[in-house]
Amino acid sequence: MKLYYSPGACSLSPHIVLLEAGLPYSLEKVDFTTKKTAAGADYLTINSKGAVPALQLDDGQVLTEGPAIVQYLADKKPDSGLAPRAGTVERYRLMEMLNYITSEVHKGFGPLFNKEASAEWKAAAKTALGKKFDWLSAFLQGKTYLIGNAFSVADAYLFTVLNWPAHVGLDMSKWPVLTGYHARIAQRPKVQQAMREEGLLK
Ligand SMILES: N[C@@H](CCC(=O)N[C@@H](CS)C(=O)NCC(=O)O)C(=O)O
Repeated sequence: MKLYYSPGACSLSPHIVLLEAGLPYSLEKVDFTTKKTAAGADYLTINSKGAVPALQLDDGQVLTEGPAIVQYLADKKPDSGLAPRAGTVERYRLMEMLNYITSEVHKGFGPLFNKEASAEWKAAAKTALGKKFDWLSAFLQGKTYLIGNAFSVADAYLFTVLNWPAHVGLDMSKWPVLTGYHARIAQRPKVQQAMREEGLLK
């Protein structure tokens, strides 16, 4: 399998999952500006949506959308515990959380990364994200992980998006539960390996 990624983008989540699952993979970097891959291919011919992550399967198919990719990977290694078994209520709890992270948190950062967004729009985005962080903080209070008692693909995703406040001037001191959670997940050897492979850590 090959993961198309951009350093530190949401593609870090499936990258972490590949490592946590112990699956073999290769990486290819995508330049957002030129939409070219490191090998010089037109990325739009690989993923016509133009976004990362995209996962090229061994049969050549390309799977997109982070929440779908991480569940595909977890299901390749069911004993890894990275996702509850399909069909269980716990699995729907995982999907519920992945959907919240993708639609409410991940996409909430959009204006903060948008060079054309006005200061007012960015301020409103920070206020809206703060409400999501309030909810996540209350949810994670007294917990180590998002789902059950084990690291799951949802933790890989939330960790990835919680890397972003530092890049957009979003002060997280109001949410010590989230900063503590982020620091704990950052200690995981596979998380550190993924970050090293993306050039985010030495
Ligand atoms: N719905 C997609 C969104 C992916 C997404 O937002 N990717 C961003 C990086 S975090 C991206 O590729 N942005 C560059 C672009 O769209 O040109 C998913 O969940 O996988």
